[in-house]
Amino acid sequence: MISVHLLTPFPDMVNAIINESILKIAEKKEMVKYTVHNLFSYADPPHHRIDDYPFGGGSGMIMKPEPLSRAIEESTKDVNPGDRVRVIFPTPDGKVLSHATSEELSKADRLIFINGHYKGIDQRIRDRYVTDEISIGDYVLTGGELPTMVILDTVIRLIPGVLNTYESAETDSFANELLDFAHYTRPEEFDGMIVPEILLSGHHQKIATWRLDNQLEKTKKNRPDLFKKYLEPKEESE
Ligand code: 6GU
Repeated sequence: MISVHLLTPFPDMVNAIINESILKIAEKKEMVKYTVHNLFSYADPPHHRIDDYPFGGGSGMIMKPEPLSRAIEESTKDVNPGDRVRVIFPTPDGKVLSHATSEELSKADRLIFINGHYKGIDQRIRDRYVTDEISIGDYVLTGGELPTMVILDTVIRLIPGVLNTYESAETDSFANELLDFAHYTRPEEFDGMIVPEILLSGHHQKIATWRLDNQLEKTKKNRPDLFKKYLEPKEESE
């Protein structure tokens, strides 16, 4: 069972998402255990401040190191020898999330997510503890909770047994380097629009060819970068 610790000043945001849908089902199936840590409860009384002004000046506040360090120590106190522990800091200046990273993280025994706010966190926490600095794309969000949930969602669904058939993760877009093909269900005609005839034919080989063509066409149009990579001869990549 993978143990997930979420360090945040806004536990309600995190709980709202882990208590629904697949993330919740994974916990019920005992494939994951979530522990949410409220960062304010690790801050010093009487004011319980978790942020402070930046040394060197400038705008915005920085998250203080002590509450983060205490919460991380608490999150790792019962780690077993040999456990694979990753301390993840979602941040727009991190490495952009990929399917490969999600797969790697899904093999860990413990994931600790630091949800940053304000201008960022004290660099010493990154230097001392953080193993993975991950961005979810080239745009800026107001806090770390949504990126954490995005990363966590991609990881949990890859744990074998979480989805009904592991197959349904194996055929994802990106798992096979091309975008997904188009899907149709009943009715055969919807508001004058019909389902491609081949899909109704029962001819498995022709259906497979149609789907691959659909993937190639869509990938070429939406993601020329992926399409180019797909056409290139295979080389050993990281
Ligand atoms: Cl991980 N955090 C924030 N605040 N903004 C982001 C991001 C992360 N990734 C992209 N934008």
